[in-house]
Amino acid sequence: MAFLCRSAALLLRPCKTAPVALSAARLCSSGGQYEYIVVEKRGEKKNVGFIQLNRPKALNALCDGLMREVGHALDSFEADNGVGAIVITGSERAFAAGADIKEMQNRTFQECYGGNFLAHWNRVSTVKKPVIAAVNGFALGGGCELAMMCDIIYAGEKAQFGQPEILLGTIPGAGGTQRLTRAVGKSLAMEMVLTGDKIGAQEAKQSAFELTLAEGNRLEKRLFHATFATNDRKEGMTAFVEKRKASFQDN
Ligand code: DAK
Repeated sequence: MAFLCRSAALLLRPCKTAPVALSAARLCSSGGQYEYIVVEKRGEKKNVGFIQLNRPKALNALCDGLMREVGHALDSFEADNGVGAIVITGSERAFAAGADIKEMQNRTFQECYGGNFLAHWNRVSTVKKPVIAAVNGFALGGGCELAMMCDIIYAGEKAQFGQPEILLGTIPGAGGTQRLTRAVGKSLAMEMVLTGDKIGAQEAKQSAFELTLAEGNRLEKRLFHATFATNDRKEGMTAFVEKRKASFQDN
């Protein structure tokens, strides 16, 4: 399976500097324009594929268009023999604040389950070249999961990792319940997933362990889809969009 081709280690290394500031090179290899990301080749030998999430007003919320662009950029870097490694980063304020809640708010269970909603997110974890996440600011929900799909995470001092889906009436759906356990240990992972609390780079730096991911990820994705059959998931996302506290009814 594809994930077996990847390095097993997930490293969380606190670093003092903000990960990166980028010049704007927005052309994709096919000649088209990227709307949500900045892509370029960096380094003396131009052998580092560089992807910056660039949707600042929404704290780099990972809308469908953005994730499709990331997939396209990864495809082109993977096919480019001159590229040896890939970096994915965001801004000092946000790596990414999660999947786009406004896009998910009105989704139904039938749409999610039937259409295998968001399945294409998996692309990041199937890249055969090493992928490094340079994280500062919010790495929440799908943002935290995107970082954990990478082989190495370099975390700045302002990094905040969290899986706050419970506050939206749903659960992590892109590997959060599986990879977080391996990255920070079961106890802290359970606390984060059950409370939605965030942790900083220092706290995230723990020794990792490796178990089979595939089944856990498949089950998690289907349970995430299943939360779209509940009223609380709809209420949680609607409350976020309407900027009010959610009123959960446990149904
Ligand atoms: N989606 C959409 N918009 C978002 C957003 C998000 N996740 N996060 C922030 N924004 C928007 C806000 O709505 C606001 O927009 P305007 O009101 O200005 O139009 C703008 O970004 C600035 O946000 P705030 O005003 O809220 O800024 P604050 O500094 O006050 O708060 C915050 C920052 C990051 C603490 C807060 O924005 C926040 O709590 N954001 C939501 C974080 C969150 O709950 N993330 C998890 C989302 S669920 C799957 C793949 C992926 C997923 C699931 C399944 N499969 C493969 C099946 C992922 C799910 C998720 O990520």
